[in-house]
Amino acid sequence: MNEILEQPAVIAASGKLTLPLIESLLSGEALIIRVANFTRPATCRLIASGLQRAGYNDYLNAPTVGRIGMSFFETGGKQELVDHYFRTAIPNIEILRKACEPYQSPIDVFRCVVDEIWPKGANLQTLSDRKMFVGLSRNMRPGASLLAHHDMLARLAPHDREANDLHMQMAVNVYVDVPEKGGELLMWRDEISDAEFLRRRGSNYGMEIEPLGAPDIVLKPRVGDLILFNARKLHAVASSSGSDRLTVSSFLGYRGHKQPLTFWS
Ligand SMILES: O=C(O)CCC(=O)C(=O)O
Ligand SMILES: [Fe+2]
Repeated sequence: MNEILEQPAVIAASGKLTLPLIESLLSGEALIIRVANFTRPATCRLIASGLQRAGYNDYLNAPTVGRIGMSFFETGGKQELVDHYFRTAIPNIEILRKACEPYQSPIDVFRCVVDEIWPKGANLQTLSDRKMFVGLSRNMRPGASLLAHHDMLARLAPHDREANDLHMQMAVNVYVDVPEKGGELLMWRDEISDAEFLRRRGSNYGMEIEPLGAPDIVLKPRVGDLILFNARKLHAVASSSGSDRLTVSSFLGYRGHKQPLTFWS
């Protein structure tokens, strides 16, 4: 049973991702979908220690954010980094899978579930026949915030058809460890053009949170949550204190109901 929370446009469900939930995001009825207990919290704790043991390195272009794997965003579209990204894509999927052992990687499970519920199925995104990486794990350490941004594949691969025919890019995160204080997902309802975003962020990877005013949605994730949202909306992560905030993530691409959904990081 779905239950509408006090905050409009957040739809919460328990345990199970369903087709109607994805549809509510695609129609704009929901801005955020939260599936509680997608991964059991006890399992998350063990996966969290596996991820910490595997070890986090900082983003190339967001030095306060730790990650395992490489996001396509880090390439900034530069050929050398794009080549590195594709060379390491499948090995990085394997590193994440191994870090979760003996448990299943929550993003592997997510990929299966989406393939099972979406009529046209779902698969790993390719660009010019090269398979993309998926399953990036982020570590927001105490005191670090993720600046406000929107995510847009086309900016990074302007000449690739598969990056330019998306109707919607959704962001997907499973929350493996969540600090007691802070670490909320913040979202603003209004969209800005990518040109305006690039102008306002300047040389930074995102925009400062404070000057944007109060977010329209403030959502504190719980361990085990699967949260999906429209990544075209400006979003950010509030800083936290105490412990690390660990997620495993994917983007989910939609190109109409007659096309498969696609995954990448
Ligand atoms: O960690 C989060 O809650 C959201 C991170 C983010 O910006 C994304 O998944 O696109
Ligand atoms: Fe994002």
